[in-house]
Amino acid sequence: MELEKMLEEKAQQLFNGTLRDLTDEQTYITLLSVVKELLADKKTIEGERKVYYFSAEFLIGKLMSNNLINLGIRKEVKEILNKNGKSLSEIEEIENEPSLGNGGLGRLAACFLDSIATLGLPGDGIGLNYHLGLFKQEFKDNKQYETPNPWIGEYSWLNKTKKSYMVEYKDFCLKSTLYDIDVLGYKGDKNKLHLFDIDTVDESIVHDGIAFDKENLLKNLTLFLYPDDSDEDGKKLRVYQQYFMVSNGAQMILEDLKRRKIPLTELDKYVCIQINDTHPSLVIPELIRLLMKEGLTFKKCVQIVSRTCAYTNHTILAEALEKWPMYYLEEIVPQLVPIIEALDAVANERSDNPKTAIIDENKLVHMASMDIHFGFSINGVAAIHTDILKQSELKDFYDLYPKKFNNKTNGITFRRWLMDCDEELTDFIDSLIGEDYKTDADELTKLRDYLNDHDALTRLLDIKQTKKNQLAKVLYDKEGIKVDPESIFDIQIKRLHEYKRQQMNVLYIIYQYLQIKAGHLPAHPITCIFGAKAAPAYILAKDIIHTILCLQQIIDADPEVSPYLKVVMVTNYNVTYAEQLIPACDLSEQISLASKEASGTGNMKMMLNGAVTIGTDDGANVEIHDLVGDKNIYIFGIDSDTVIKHYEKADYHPADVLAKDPELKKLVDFIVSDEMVKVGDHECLERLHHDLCTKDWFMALIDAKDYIETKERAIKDYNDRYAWAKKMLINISAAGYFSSDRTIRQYNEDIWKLK
Ligand code: CJB
Repeated sequence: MELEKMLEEKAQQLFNGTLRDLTDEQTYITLLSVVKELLADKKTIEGERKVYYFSAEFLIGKLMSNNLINLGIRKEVKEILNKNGKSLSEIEEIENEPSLGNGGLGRLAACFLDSIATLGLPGDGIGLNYHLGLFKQEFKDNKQYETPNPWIGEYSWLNKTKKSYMVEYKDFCLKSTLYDIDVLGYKGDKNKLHLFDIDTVDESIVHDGIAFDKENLLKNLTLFLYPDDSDEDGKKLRVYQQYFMVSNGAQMILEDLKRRKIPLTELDKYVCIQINDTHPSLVIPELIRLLMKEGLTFKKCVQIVSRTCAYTNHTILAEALEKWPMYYLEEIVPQLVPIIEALDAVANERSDNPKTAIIDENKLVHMASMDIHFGFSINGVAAIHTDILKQSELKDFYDLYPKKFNNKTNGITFRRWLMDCDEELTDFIDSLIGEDYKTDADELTKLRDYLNDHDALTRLLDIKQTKKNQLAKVLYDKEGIKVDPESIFDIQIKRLHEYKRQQMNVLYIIYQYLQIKAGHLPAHPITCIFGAKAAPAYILAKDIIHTILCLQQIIDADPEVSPYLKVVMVTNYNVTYAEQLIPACDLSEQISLASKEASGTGNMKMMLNGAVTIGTDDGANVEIHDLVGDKNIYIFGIDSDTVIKHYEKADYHPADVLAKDPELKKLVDFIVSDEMVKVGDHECLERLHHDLCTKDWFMALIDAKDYIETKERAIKDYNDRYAWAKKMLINISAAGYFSSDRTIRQYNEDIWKLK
C-alpha cells in the first residue's frame, strides 16, 4: 500500500482522525506503528552460521530517523508530514532516547548491529532491557546530580516476545521475558536485538535521585545499567545482571540449535559468540555447564565453547578489567564455581605463569583471562591498542597464544553519523561524487578532486556554518545559553574520565581567560563545549565537571572575556545531543594520555563531519593522523612509549613539572583562586587542585604546555578560511576507512566467517 494511505488509515484506526488533525504525539505514535509494521514485514537475514554479539550496553539512540533512512523512506515521510502541516524533526523529538548504554563501547555495539544487517550477515545482539538505563544528568549549584531516566513508556520499538527462560541462582530462579527490537540494514533485511528482562522490576523503589534497595533482586535486576558498585551489594548486583544476560542468551542459542535439529556438538560450526568486553564473560562457563547437562564431557564442552567464543578488549585500564571474588560466585551462581575452577586448572596446565591464571592468589576470578584461554580470538580496537595489548598489557597471554591476537580498528555507521545527523553535508557529497559511498565508504576519497574547487570549499564552509547556527539554537532552546555561531566550536564530548583529560582542557580555558584579562585577545573567538557524564561514585570526575561549570559561570558573567571565550557544558549528553553537536564541530578534542584511549569513535564521527582533530597520538587518532597527514591534524604530547616508561619507572611527579614552569602553576592554582571559590565548592576545587599537584595520574601537566601552544596554532589557522576548508575536506575524504561496514567485514573475514 502507498505510504500516505497507510499513515492515514493508521491515524483513523488509532485516533479516529486524519493525519492533519493529530497532535505531534499522536503523529509520532501513528508513524511508529506504521514503521514497526514495515519492519515486521521485512525478511529476516538467514544463514547457516550466525554471530551473537553479547554486550552489557547497546547505545542505540533514537530509532525513528535511522529506520526511515534504512527503509529508504525518510524523504517521502518528510513530505507527507509537511503536506499535513507537521515537521519530521519535531515529531522525532517525541521519541525517548533508549537508555541502554554509557559510552563508546555501547555505541560501537549499536553501529555494529547496523553494519552487520547492512552487509546482510546473520547476527543478533544480546543484552538487557534496563528500565532506567544510565542515569539522567542534571546540574545544580554547578554540580552533577543523577536522576532516573525512564525511557520505555507505552509506545516504543520493543516487541514483547513469547520467549522466556529460567535462570538459576543459588537460592531462587528467575523467569525471563524477552523483548526484541528489529535491526534493519540499510536498504536490506533485518536482524534482531534481544533484550532480556523480568516482569517484576519495580521502578517505584528508586528514591532520592537514583538510590534503591540493592538486595531486592526481583524488583531491581534490570532497573539500571551499571548500578552503583561502590559497595558490595552493588557489585553483586552486577554479577546477578551479567549472569542473567548470558544464561538467557546461551539458553536461547542452544534452543535454536535444537529446533534446527543440529547436534549440540556442532555448536561452533553454527554459532559464533562475540564477547564485548568482560561483562558477558560468564557465557563461557555457562555454556559449558548447559552442554554438560546435555551429557557432554567437560573436555568436549571446553573444546566446543573455545571454538565458539571470541573476545574484544576495549581498555587497558585495570579498573575496567573485571575481577570477581570467588565468594561472590559461590553466593550467587555456585553451579559455575566447579567449572571455573576446572577451567583454571586447564589454564595452569597450559602455563605456570601466575599472570595468566584465571583465579589469582586472592581468589579473584579474572574474567579477561578466562576469555583469552577459552576464546579463539582476542582483538583490540585500534592498531596502537592491539600493539599495547601484545607488547605489554597482555604480553604473557600473547606469548602463549600469538595466533589468537588480532586488531579490528573500530568504525562508525555512516547512516547515523552522516546521513542522519547532517543531511546538508550528505546532499552536498551526493552532488559531488554520487551516492556509492553510502555502501562503499572508500568512495569518499573522490572528494579530493575538489580540493582546489573554490565553490565546493565555499559550500563546505556554508554547511558547517548552517550546522553551527542550528546548534546555537538548540543550546539556546535547551540550556538557555547564547553562543556566538561565528566563534570556533571546540568540542570535547565523551565520558568523563581523568585519562580523557577534560582537566587539561580546563587548564587551556584558564590560560585563555587570563590572557584575555591581560589584554591579549585570541586569534579568533572560541566556544569550548563539553558534554560528559561522570560515574556517580567517581568523585574526581565530578570535581572536574564542577570546575568546568564554575568557569562557565565566571566567564559568562565577565563582559571583558565573554565576547572572546565561552564555556558550555551541555546537560545530559547523550546520542541525540551528539547528533547535534558533531556536525557543528570545528575543532575535535581527542586529548587522552597516549596509550590510554583504546580507540575512540567520537574522533571518527567528527572527522567525517568535517572537523579537524586536536589530539594525542593515541587510539584511532594514530590512524587518522596517518590518513590525513601532519598538516590536517593537530598532534601534540608525549607518545605512548614514553608514557609507558614513566609508569614503569614511576618517575613522573607533577610537582617537578610545576616547579619548572611557574606559568603552568598559575593556571593550576587558579582552580582554587578567590574567583573560583566564590562561585564553587571549596572542597571540590581543592580536591582537584591537590590531585593535579601531587598525583596527576594521567599526566595532564606533562602535556599541558604543548597542548595550549598547539591549540593556539589551530585557532590562528582557522582564520585562513579556505586553507581550513581544505583540511576539512581532506578529513572527510579520508574518513571512509572508519566506516563500521569495513570493521564488520574484517570481523567477518577473520573471526566470524559467516556467509
Ligand atoms: N570503552 O566505552 C567504553 N567503556 C568501557 O568500559 C571500556 C572501553 C570504550 O570503548 C570504545 C569502543 O571500543 C573505545 O573506542 C574507547 O576508546 C573505549 O574507552
